[in-house]
Amino acid sequence: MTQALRGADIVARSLERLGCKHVFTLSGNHIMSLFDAALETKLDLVHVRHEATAVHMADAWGRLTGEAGVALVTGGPGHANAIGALFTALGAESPMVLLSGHAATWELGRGGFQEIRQADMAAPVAKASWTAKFAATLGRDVAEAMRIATSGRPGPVHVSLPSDLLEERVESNAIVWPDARDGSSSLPNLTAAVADAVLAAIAAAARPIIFAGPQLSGPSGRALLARLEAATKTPAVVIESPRGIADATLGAFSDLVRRADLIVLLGKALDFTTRWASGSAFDPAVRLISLDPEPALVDRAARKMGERLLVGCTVEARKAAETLTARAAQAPQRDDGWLTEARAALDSRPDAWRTIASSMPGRLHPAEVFRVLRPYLERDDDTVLICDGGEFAQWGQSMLPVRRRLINGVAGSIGSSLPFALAAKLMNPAAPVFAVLGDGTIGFHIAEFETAARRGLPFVAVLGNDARWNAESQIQLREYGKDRMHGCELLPARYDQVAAALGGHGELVARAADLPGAIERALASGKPACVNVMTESIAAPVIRR
Ligand SMILES: Cc1ncc(C[n+]2csc(CCOP(=O)(O)OP(=O)(O)O)c2C)c(N)n1
Ligand SMILES: [Mg+2]
Repeated sequence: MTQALRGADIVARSLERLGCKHVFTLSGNHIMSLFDAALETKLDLVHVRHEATAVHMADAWGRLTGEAGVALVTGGPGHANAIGALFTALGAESPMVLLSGHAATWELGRGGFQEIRQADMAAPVAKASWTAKFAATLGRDVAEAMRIATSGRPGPVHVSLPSDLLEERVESNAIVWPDARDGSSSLPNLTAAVADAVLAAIAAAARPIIFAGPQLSGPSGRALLARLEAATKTPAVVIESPRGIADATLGAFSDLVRRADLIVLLGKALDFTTRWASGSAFDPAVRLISLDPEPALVDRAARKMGERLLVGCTVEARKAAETLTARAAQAPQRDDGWLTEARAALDSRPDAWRTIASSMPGRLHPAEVFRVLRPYLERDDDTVLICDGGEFAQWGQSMLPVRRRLINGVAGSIGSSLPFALAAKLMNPAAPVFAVLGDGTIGFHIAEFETAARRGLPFVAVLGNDARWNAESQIQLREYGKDRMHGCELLPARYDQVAAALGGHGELVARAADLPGAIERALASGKPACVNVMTESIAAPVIRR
């Protein structure tokens, strides 16, 4: 006699075998068997207030750890609510898996409860998307999803789990269990010859720059890039913002880019963020190297650049960076003049930012906020910074240190910061977590203060409250004129009181002198805190030298 397990048990135990610890979820009829099955495992179900939160948390987990984060939502509307957040993970090249409950297979085409073509819905915002077919192989579905999510260009993967498969009992000798190795990638590495050709091109260039993709924006990716930069004496920069080369994080980067004679795309798509390496932002003679996990993106670079593409190679970015770093010692050496100059440009900020202040009584200039916040971020190397939203967050991105940082990324989607903060705190409870966001942005997931309070996940949200969706307001001002600004105003609402009502801590700040005390009290509260700072509506910074 063998013992039978439910499909739900197979999924839960497979997740455990594959190293998953937390499942970010929101309950629903189609997945209650999975909640039940989780009781027989060590899986921690972190349940939240909106399905998009579950996805954002899995996304943050993926970016910070490099392991696939796992979100679990119910079918139909739960799945539909999760979809928007997948777009953020896709843009950020974040490894994560969305498991969605799904109408039973026997209901399909017969008007089943919450029946909708879920795999089709998720397909455009996922690396892969399918509906599981058999109960016995559900574990293999999960392992395959994790493998795809973490290999090549990382990204979100979706699998729908029909409720009848989750409830079906399978004899244990018929179950196909995944192996931990099922999760690993198999893309080839750079050959020594190609690596040396890349290094020779870098050595021969006068002003080379390495553009890395968002997949290298996590803590280990940044550390790897720092080693690659030191070994090749070539500035290595992550292009992870929808503002691309004009990201305020990167100081006067645009001025450097215009002078570059070689750009090495390291897992970075030749896309709008790189302005396709053409136009007035680039030297018309600039040459390119494309090292990318996707053959289609290497081809795109080849078609666009023609003869000016020196090397194009399908390879995993992380492995390529390691190989280049290791072989650089034997390669011809550059002097470090260009790197020194480049770093100075990347670090440059206008002197005026040291003293600039708002002239409006009861309002702070964003620079006043971040001058005060900066030392708090520098106190602990493990601190996680999250920047989300429009103009206020852009000031934060340009004035705060970039070590462990999550931004909403290439997708340009606002609203993920509170879920990101929860995931970051869960990952390392000892690390301080700060989220910088706008008053429009906080509305998307403000209910997660309740989740954070319930789960004991303290963080400090520093909210720039200018009572408007300023990023869009600024477009109206610029493009259509002062008299045509409408549809973007908000109330100067007491988001601090909302946080307190949901079990967190709230602070209201209207004078710069009160900000340090408010941050101290927020940290000391040991609760998820909202420091609601009344700010002036200022356009995002543009840094030029
Ligand atoms: C999901 C999503 N919806 C809308 C937008 C467009 N958008 C970008 S920034 C922004 C304004 C953000 O307002 P707020 O959070 O108050 O920041 P502020 O610009 O005022 O500092 C909007 C609406 C977007 N990027 N993503
Ligand atoms: Mg605002």
